[in-house]
Amino acid sequence: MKVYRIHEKITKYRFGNPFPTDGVLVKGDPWEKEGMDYFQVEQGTEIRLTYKMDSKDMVWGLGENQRGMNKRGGIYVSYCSDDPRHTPDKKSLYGAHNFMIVDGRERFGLFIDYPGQVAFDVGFSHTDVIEIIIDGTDADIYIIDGEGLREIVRKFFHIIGEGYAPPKWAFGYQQSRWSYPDAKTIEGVAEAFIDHDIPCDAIYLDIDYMEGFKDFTVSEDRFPDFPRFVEKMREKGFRLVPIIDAGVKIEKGYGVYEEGIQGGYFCTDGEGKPFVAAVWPGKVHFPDFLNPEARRWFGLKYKGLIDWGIEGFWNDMNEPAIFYTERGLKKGIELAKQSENENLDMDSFFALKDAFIHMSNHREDYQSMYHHVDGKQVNHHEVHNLYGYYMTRAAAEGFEEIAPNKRFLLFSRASYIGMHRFGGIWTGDNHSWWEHILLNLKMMPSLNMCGFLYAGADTGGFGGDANAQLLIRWTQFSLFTPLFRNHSAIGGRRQEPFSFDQETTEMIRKAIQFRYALIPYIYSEYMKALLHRDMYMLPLAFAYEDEISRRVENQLLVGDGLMIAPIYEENALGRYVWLPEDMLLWKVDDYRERSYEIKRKGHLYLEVGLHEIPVFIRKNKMLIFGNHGRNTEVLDHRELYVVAFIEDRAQYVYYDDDGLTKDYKKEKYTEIRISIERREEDFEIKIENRENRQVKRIHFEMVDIHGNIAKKTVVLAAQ
Ligand code: MIG
Repeated sequence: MKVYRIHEKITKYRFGNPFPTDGVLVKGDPWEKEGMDYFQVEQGTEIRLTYKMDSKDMVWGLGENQRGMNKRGGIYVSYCSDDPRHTPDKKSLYGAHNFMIVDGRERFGLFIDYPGQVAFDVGFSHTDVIEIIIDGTDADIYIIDGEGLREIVRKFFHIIGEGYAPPKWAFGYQQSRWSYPDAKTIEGVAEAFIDHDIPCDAIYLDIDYMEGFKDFTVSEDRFPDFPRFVEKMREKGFRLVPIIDAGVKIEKGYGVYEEGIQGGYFCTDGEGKPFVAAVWPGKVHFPDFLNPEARRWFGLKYKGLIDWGIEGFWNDMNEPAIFYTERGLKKGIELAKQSENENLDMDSFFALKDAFIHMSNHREDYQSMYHHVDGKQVNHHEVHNLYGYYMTRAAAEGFEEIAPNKRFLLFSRASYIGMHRFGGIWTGDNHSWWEHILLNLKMMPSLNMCGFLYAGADTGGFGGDANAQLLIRWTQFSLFTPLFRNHSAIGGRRQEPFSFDQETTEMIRKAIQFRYALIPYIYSEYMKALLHRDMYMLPLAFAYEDEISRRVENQLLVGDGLMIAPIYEENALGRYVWLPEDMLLWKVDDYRERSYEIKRKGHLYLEVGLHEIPVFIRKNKMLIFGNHGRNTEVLDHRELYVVAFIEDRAQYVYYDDDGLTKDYKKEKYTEIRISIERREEDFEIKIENRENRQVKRIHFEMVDIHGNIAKKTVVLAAQ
């Protein structure tokens, strides 16, 4: 083991000769140090770390996973998996996010930089032991010391690098379904949004837009004159976001396939021939995204669609998902043949059944696939968790070359720590289950801790059938998540906002309009979090240290000023809320009609009608918002509104930028610093205004701790 000092409070322990993942950007200096802090280490054919917990210790992080924000009590296995049923017993989903914080007697962060399988047993086998098993002998382990939870996360963000900024339109509402298969259907969806007066920025193209599921093709039958269609949709105010799958169809004459073969850009099997698997297009090869040349080649393939006017993509099936391979199929068929006319004992029967049930995403297949990096052959299984990350990196690096200063929407299904620099994630194939609203809520801060700020779930649920109420409640939560997209599976019930009765449409319209009104706040908080290496959605424990707040699993902090307490139970017309301090409650129905109530510190039973969205403004904080529009481009921010809840003083920095370019990196952005101070009879407002060309006037509504309200309008100095 070699030890490196990365930073005053960050230590790297290097075992063997790890595969470079580019998860962490800082190398650090060799350091003389005996042994590893906190953990007991055992090394054999694997690396085993153990930590003894106190009875009250909590564990945060691990990104995209089941169970609570506090991970204690479960086993989590990092091995990117295409699993369309997210039941509570599942140990692996699509991401591999090996960062956690132990919080109790001692407080520290841990990141295991190992691209193969890592298992975290967090007090499952032994209630007071964390046992981590790294499935190999070469890994970098980072330990981050710090006082506060948020401070530890920030330190971690400093070593994994600045996150990805999507264009501002990606903060609008987005509508998807598997599939809107042709131009006519998409136009119909767009018209319905316009007719129902529901704001929307993007409509998604799922796999059926392609010709035979071939990446970077568009079906001419279903989309005659695609570029013109993209343009026409833009004129109506909608962007189209096509899916790209990892597997490249094997088909003579298909350019991407031919180039991939010629360039040697595909992963191989043990004999050096391109590895073959079957996914949607039938037989495919997988691009070797770990090989820089292959990565560049694939990344530049996005140019075709970009030249046709596309500005956003979602990368799917990049665990990579495998439906079957010849190996698995053969095994199954042989077993079936052997079983024919046999009087099967139960072991043989189940072996036969399992051969088919477990044919997809099989370890043996991953173990027989290879990458080629720096002249070396690398077994896929050992670097499995990098595949989706590197596919998304390929796209992002391609965009950088194609249009260096433009921001694209990009998110991925599979991911690894570090991918947040290139794109966001969506949480894959959830279901129209109430439990999955709560899972979505719990996952958001865990994803944030791992760098993934641009994230969201399929609102309304992907699999299964949503009812009206579920969609309403889910939308009322999702409107706070940066990626706000309704998506559903083929064969399931339609769940666009207007797919139910009129009252439902009305409630969802109001929720989406509220989202658009909140964009000044959401965008400002998102971008500040990126630039300051901070989180956007947080557990209460990250701001309040009391024992109750530390255990709250069904409320969240959103940005600097808000706490939310969504409804996630069917037929509920209220819920219990924990208030760690006095807060100002705004039950939002139509956001243009405002009324506030002060809620005192303590437990509260809150009534929440189906049409209501409870928003709590924290003490000495403010919420800034504007008016909605039919999409982000027409938002008019000349007039903004601030609601503030002030005991003595509050400060807020409103951030804005062009939302389209990377100029914000050159400090080209608006910053309006607002401070409000409670004076004897009055509130005093101060505004510092930098590079602001849009906001002309801010209307303030200020409530003090006794419920006194004052309203004022401030005209901003011309810039
Ligand atoms: O095997 O493209 O998670 O969002 O709609 C399913 C079809 C493949 C899985 C994605 C889902 C998408 C679907 N895809």
